[in-house]
Amino acid sequence: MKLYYAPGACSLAVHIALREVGADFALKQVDLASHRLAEDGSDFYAISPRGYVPLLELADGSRHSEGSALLQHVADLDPAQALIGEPGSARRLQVLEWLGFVATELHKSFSPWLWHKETADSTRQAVKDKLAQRFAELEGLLATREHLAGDYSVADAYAYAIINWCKFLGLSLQPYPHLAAYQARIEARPQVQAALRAEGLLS
Ligand SMILES: N[C@@H](CCC(=O)N[C@@H](CS)C(=O)NCC(=O)O)C(=O)O
Repeated sequence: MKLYYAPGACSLAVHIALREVGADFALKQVDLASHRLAEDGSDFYAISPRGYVPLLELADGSRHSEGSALLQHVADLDPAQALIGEPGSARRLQVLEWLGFVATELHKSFSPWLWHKETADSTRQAVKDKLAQRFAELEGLLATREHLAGDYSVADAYAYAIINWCKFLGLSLQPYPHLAAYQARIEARPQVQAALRAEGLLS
């Protein structure tokens, strides 16, 4: 398999999941400013017309996008890791709910709005207010549990990768001590450390 990624982008979640299940994969870095591959400058749009990461190329050469779908697929590669529940189980429904929450309530609030210089201040403030609401909910929840859906799951990898953007955007997690502790807990996982190191985010 090949994972097309950008350091610290949402693709980090899929990268973490691939390591957690012990998958055999290669990393292909994409420069998202130019939409070119870091290794040879070739056009990423020629590989993926949508131009975004994560993009996962399977052994049969087929290419797939959408982080939440890729996380489900990767988790299913090794059911023994229990990164997602059995189809039809309560655990799976909970993990899928959280994947949907992270994708639509967190990921797509941060991105593109808080990453683009052109975003109007009023929009930026509205997005920050919405994220504060979501973070407050997570703060309450994480006061009583270690992970989003019982044991560690791919939803935690996804939440970690997205909430980690606070560091780069100057958003403080100080008002949310349980959420900050959760981020530190996920970050301390060996495969998360390995993924961060491989992406050049940790020395
Ligand atoms: N719908 C996609 C969105 C992925 C996405 O937003 N990727 C960002 C990085 S976090 C990206 O590659 N942006 C560059 C671009 O859209 O040109 C998903 O859920 O995986």
